[in-house]
Amino acid sequence: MPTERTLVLLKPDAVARRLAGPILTRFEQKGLRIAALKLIQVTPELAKRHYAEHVQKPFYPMLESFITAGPTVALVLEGKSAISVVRGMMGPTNGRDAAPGTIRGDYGTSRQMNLVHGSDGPEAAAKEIAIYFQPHEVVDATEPLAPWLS
Ligand code: RTP
Ligand code: MG
Repeated sequence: MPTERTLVLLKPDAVARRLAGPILTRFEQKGLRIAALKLIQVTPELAKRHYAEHVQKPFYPMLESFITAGPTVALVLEGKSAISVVRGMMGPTNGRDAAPGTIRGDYGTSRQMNLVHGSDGPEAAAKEIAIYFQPHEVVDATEPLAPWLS
């Protein structure tokens, strides 16, 4: 079981609905470690880099309008099989198809306003982490701070 890093976005609908905290809590409770975290405004240019594979598709203009509509939380999560673990916790793209217990299944019924993004493979994770974070912004694991825990 390899330790992996994955790029996660809490999309504008999650931030606007005050669900960033609850969703982040779910990832932390699962045991994933936050390796990087920031609040950003996605620009049209950034959206086109992130969704390069979708830019030519008919739904892209709506996707860009949505992802640039308000602040987004970008983070890197780290853990064993983190890429597939996060994808499983998200559920399928459309909230209507997502089972209860998944993030999309618990919080939405939309295909577009689906709250969360997670990289879909190791290649995408490496590419997406580099889009959102400079190397020094991704923090390596440190030992627990014993004095604060005792
Ligand atoms: P994401 O990339 O945002 O994490 O979502 P995903 O992997 O579950 O879905 P993906 O196929 O990569 O699609 C990216 C986003 O495009 C929108 N979409 N609309 N109208 C359509 O047919 C359609 N298909 C995809 C969704 O908002 C999806 O999150
Ligand atoms: Mg995707």
